[in-house]
Amino acid sequence: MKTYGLIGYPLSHSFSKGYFAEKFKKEAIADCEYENFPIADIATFPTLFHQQANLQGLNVTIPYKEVVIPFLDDLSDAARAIGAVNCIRLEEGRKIGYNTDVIGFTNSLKPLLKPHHTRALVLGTGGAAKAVMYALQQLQLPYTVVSRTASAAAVAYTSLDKKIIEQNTLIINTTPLGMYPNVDAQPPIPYEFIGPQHLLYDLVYNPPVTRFLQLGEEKGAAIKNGHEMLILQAEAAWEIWNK
Ligand code: SKM
Repeated sequence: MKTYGLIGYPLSHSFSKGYFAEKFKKEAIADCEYENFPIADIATFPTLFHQQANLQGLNVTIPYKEVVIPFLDDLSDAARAIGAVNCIRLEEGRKIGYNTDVIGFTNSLKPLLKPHHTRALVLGTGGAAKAVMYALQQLQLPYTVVSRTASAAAVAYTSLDKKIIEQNTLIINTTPLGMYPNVDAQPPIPYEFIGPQHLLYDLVYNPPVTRFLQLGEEKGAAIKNGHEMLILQAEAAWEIWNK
């Protein structure tokens, strides 16, 4: 039996295990399993490889996409440029980090882009945000990062005003705000300035319509959740594990 799985904490919201179980069944892949490994402290990551002798590959989710890097032996060029890993391939005991979030995000966003989507706000600064920023750079879409506190790299939520919201017609939530089980939360942006010209993209897929998307939809914005991105990044990971 070949073991694959997901590390992160907590993992109660994740669809990955169910997705791969369904895939293995549909494609009659009998020698593979996909497990959740909810590790509460990344320092325990190396012990996973002693406990799971048949481990072939891992996905990495919140909050470990950046802090897992020092535990890896090598990185793909994209993972190195992004500074975050959501896929690990084991090659003769060596752990190689990849980023398939960038593939999932780019390929799910591209068909939705309209000529008026010329500037983006990226909400959040974590590992998922880094993949989104890299994707936007490749799409040559200028963006501004929004964080709880202002820094050289980000503006604060409190400085978002009518002008900034109207200029940035693409708004991407990379934070876990609104993710199961904390479904009543939403990023603190001034929703009153959102309109039909906006596209709100939430990397969260559980629930399918977060408060962020719901508030945008009420203002006439187009909305997109993270479900297609999840599937595209999972399929890209599967290709990496089996190359
Ligand atoms: O990057 C992905 C990760 O591979 C799996 C996942 C999930 O199961 O919710 C979400 C994203 O972080």
